Amino acid sequence: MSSVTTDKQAAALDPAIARAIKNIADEAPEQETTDGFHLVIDALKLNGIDTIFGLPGIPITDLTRMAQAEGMRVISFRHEQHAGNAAAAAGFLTQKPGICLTVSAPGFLNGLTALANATTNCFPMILISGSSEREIVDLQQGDYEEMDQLAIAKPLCKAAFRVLHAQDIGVGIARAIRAALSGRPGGVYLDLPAKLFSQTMEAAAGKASLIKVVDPAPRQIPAADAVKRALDLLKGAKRPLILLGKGAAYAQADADIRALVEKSGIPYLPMSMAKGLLPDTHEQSAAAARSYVLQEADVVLLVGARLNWLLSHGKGKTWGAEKGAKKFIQIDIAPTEIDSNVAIEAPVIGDIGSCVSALLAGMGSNWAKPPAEWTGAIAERKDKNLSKMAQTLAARPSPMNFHSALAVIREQVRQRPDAMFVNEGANTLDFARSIVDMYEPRKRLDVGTWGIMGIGMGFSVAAAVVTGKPVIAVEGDSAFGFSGMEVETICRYNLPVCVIVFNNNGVYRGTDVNSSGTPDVAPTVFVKNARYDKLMEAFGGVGVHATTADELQKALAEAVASGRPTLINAVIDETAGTESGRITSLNPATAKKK
Ligand code: FYN
Ligand code: ADP
Repeated sequence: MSSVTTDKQAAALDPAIARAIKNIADEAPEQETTDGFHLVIDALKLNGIDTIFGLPGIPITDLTRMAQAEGMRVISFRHEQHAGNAAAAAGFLTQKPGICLTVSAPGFLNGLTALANATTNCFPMILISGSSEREIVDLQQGDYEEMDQLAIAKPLCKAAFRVLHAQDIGVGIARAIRAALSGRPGGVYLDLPAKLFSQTMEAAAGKASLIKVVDPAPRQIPAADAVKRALDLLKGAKRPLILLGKGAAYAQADADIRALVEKSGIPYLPMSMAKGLLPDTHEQSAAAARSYVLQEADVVLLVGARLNWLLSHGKGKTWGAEKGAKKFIQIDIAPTEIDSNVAIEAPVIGDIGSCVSALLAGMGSNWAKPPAEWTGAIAERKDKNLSKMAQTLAARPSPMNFHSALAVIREQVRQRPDAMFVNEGANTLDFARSIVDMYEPRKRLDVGTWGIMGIGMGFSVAAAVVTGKPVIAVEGDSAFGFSGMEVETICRYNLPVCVIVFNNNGVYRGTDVNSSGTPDVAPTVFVKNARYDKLMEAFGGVGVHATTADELQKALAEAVASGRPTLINAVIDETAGTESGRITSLNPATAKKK
């Protein structure tokens, strides 16, 4: 940006004075200046960040325009939570922090849920919010959208920073990138008060103030004795199991992880977002014998997976506690994760790529595969479950149930293993997780560690923008409602997203009745026979009302082939769902009834 203001002002003055000013200006070398807007953009670009997910408004509207003018991709949403979820998913897929840009107070708060969710999921993202003026906020004098955003964000993310001076923008963005990516990845908040954007400084000094972050996620090599301890434990195991989590997917150490599994011959279980690290059809996958392997394994190697609620905290019936304690090996970059729920005999601290390659190297060339009794027993259970599943999937009931609709989707994903797959809901999520096989790493995005609803359209937009691949989003009708308006965003950017809404008229099911005698419907039901497909049509996309598996199959194949924004309203038997899907035990009332 150059400062031409002296010429402009001169033109409005008396000609003689203007000439005099011009002569002075011509003699002085012209000063190139820059401002806060451009320093933010330049700092992001310098660090290889080329996309912003956000929602324009005061005070960041011009930032979105200028970023676009400077060659960045700016994807504008209808609600900040979905922009934030998109940024988080982009971070997970690319190992670069996804950027979400919001206005102050309400916009910031809307983005905050996504920031907290990203932190919980260990996805790197930066929420950048414009904010009101410090002087007014701190004295609580009632500014436009006044809020102490930094204080509110702090407990909900990995790190939070505020930049007050243009010359500190480079440092602020460098610190945010480093905090998001290094160690355990997570969400970072960056507070940029409105006044900062118009601050100017000399362009060369501005450029010199920016920082290109060197090695933002440094490798962390595990200690040799930790690797040996882990291998000794694994060697002595009679019924070993490898558990792959979404940390393993994030790490992009795909070839080594596959080599570890195959060289060791150890059966493995993928957590939902680790599906596809090895194809779900791999003979060592124990996914279809999940309960059995969790109960029976004697040594479990966790790779980027926490022993949280999704793994019953490593104890109790799920883990066959009555059969004696398990021994755990845990690979994680966060040392404080170790022993969080049960004792970990062999922690291996480091980045997954380095840890897995160290284990591989230590295994040598004559590693003994696990006893055939163990692998044979798993194969037997797996075969039983797989053939039971095959029978269920072959049925074509009318109306469709979860299985018959998912059978169609499973086949489409098999044909297009490169497609991205987004999934949320309760029954829709639980059935899809076991029915739809994944074949490639980082293709499945879902509700994650919190089991959060509302990620659907944000994740879908990110998946399409980042990968350019077709996206298949399988959504419960309730889950879709949280982010449904973003179908306009999908149409506006003409993204190759096919949303399939599993419409069973309600949360879990559509059959609940209000027994109180008041005129309202029950809290868990929606308008019956709603036409979600019309929503997509409203914005120029393709809407399809599918009442049979054949109609669903045809519409999905066309959507994937054409890449046109599509929403298929898949009519599912309204009696088909279970309360809370497969996590009924977490639902106080139903758990008590059981
Ligand atoms: C799995 N299974 C299969 C297959 N894959 N059978 C046949 N073929 C295939 N391909 C079997 C598997 O062995 C299990 O049977 C069963 O299917 C379920 O497998 P799943 O889905 O892997 O396991 P489970 O027990 O549901 O997993 C627990 C969980 C999971 C907590 C990790 O439920 C989960 O990720 N839940 C997230 C829920 C959530 O966030 N919901 C959003 C909020 S909804 P058995 O071995 O016989 O057990 C608000 O209401
Ligand atoms: P899942 O839900 O699939 O079980 P989690 O989110 O619980 O997975 O666990 C992911 C784990 O992976 C976290 O404990 C996180 O610290 C760890 N992690 C993330 N990235 C890396 C990495 N590059 N190297 C090592 N550990 C990682």
